[in-house]
Amino acid sequence: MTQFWNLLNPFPGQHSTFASNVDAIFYFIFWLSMFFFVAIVGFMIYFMIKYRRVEGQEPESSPSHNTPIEVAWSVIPGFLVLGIFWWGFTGYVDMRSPPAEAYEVNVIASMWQWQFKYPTGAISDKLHIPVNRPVKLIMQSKDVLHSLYVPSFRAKQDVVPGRYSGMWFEATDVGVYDLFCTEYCGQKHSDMITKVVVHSTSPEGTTEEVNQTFERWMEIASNPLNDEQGQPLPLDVAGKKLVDTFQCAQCHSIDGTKKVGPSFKGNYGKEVEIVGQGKVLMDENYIRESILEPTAKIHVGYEPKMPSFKGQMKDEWIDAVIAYIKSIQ
Ligand code: HEC
Ligand SMILES: [Cu+2]
Repeated sequence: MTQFWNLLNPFPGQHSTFASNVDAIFYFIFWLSMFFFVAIVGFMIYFMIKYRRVEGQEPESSPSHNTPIEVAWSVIPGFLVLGIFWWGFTGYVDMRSPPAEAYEVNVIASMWQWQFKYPTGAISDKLHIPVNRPVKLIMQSKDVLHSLYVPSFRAKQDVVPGRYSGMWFEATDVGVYDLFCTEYCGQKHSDMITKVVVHSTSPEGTTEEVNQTFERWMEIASNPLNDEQGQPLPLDVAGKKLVDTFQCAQCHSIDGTKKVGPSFKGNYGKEVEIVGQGKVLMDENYIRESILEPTAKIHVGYEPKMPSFKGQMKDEWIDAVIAYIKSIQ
């Protein structure tokens, strides 16, 4: 029996302020359509049988039209459709109007990952937000069309290259929920999945699953040199974390294979060929310069496709990345 009811309610739990209204209008339209479907098909079958041709009995002539019935079947559906429109339209306007006090997070979509940037400068690959507070996402795409979708919030919005798109929602429950890309964006589209972590804002509200308050998480995330409990990490481990957060692996492998950029493995401490500058030793200074001013020295065989991380990578973070690159030689 529960399986039957699950079929009738296949949606994930409702965990945002939008969810109940979205589901209500969905089910209203669904059951309204069901009602008319059953009624129309039912009458059709009934009339087919009632007015079937019987041997030896000539068909009676029937009226060509009936004004009261025709008015009823125009006006009643007319009002129903207007009602549905009004319900959907007000819901849509609400979803398109973020409250002024919303907490803002920048979202960068790229093939095939999500990156979230917070007002404190923290960066993460999962979306971390406070519970019971409106959150506004300011989204941009580095390449193609993506779309951000959190089923438990009933919230979804396209991320269009070349412009900002926005959305907002307010999570109502502490927990971890799925976040999908829901616009086909290439070969690994189906890997473009991450999580939304909804944090409590007070220590009493934390759960086993989400055991940090939002403030605490932010404090730790703003310092990638620390681990999840706020303890300092070994420098190379912190470097690995930074390389993950800044998504260097999109262009750099760690196993010696060539991608868009040279591998992090196998070049450190060796001389590399630089376009127009001959051989240069790849040491700490070379790595630092490559991160801050990637076009200063172009590795032969590669295109100058690396963005500068100046202003994003703090000095002590660069130290950690250097330690990491050395550790994998
Ligand atoms: C969009 C692709 C891309 C991303 C993302 C990227 N790089 Fe690069 N990187 C390149 C390319 C291409 C080169 C080679 C051309 C050049 O020297 O600028 C390069 C060169 C380098 C070099 C010099 C290596 C050598 O052997 O010459 C270092 C060090 C480096 N990148 C570090 C990083 C770090 C650290 C990050 C992340 C914070 C990063 N890169 C992110 C594309 C990228
Ligand atoms: Cu995508």
